[in-house]
Amino acid sequence: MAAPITEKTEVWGNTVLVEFDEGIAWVTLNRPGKRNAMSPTLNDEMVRTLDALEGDPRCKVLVLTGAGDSFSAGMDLKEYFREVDESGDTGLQIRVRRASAEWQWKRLSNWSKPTIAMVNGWCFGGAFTPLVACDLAITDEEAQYGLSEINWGIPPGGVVSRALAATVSQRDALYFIMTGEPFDGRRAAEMRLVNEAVPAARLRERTRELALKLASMNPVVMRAAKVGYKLAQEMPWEQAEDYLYAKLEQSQFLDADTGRQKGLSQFLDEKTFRPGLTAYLND
Ligand code: ACO
Ligand code: V55
Repeated sequence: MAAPITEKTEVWGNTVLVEFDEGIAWVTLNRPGKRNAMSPTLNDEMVRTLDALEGDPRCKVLVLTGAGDSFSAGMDLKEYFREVDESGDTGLQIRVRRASAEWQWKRLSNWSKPTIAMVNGWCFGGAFTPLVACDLAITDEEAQYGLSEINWGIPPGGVVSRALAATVSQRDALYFIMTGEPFDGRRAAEMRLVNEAVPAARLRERTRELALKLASMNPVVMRAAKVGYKLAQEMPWEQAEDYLYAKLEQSQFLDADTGRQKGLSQFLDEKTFRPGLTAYLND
């Protein structure tokens, strides 16, 4: 196992590191010797990590990244595929697939707090699932991505192709699914698989800046806004309208800070706050 990244880094299980920093939980996939390939053990530990952080007040925003020079080399070809195939145990196969989907997609895409993927290196195959499940993504310009499945004699599995359909165009998705060619972080940003590509030296600083901004927002409204967006996307318009109004009213009801009344009062009565102008000045 690699040494913790700093003296504040906590070792959570054998394959996951967590560091708390001003409301940010930096979660590091930690199998650098295997380029952070996702093994059954790592998947089980990430399910537990996400559950623990969901209720942890030290975590207001989660950053997912990888130890060493890799985000994740995808599913572990030995432990997740070969060993499970060869076990001949269908119960085991169902269990390891479930744990994989459970954190990479189900828990992460519905997470109650903001999530950012910080892609610091290799990002292949199955790693596209947690990448897309995170709300936002920042990449090193030089990071290398690839839908390499076709080179292994398998089509992309899990929800990898579904995750691509939610982010990039059909032309880009099919080109990279069908050729298996790698591409870099700049191209990932150009096709909108990630929000931004920055030089390696600025990756952590830029991610931290964005994470602190999200951590400073009203958490009740943040949750309603992000979960509302994701779920409404799949709905017919009538249902989406009713559901989003329900989210709006829910956040008004749950928000102990009464942010809505305060915001309205600052604009209408005190005339101390103009959100449009603030956003403009901050950019
Ligand atoms: N599964 C299992 N082990 C892996 C994986 C993986 N996906 N990726 C890397 N490793 C292991 C290697 O077997 C090697 O192990 P060893 O030291 O015990 O022999 C170790 O990680 C280091 O790998 P290298 O290839 O030596 O590292 P390098 O830095 O040269 O290359 C790279 C890194 C490009 C990521 C390369 O390892 C690679 O191509 N990996 C496979 C990536 C891939 O196609 N993943 C998708 C799988 S399909 C899917 O996810 C559904
Ligand atoms: C992949 C991913 C999976 C899986 C099978 O293509 C294949 C990658 C994330 O889970 O179960």
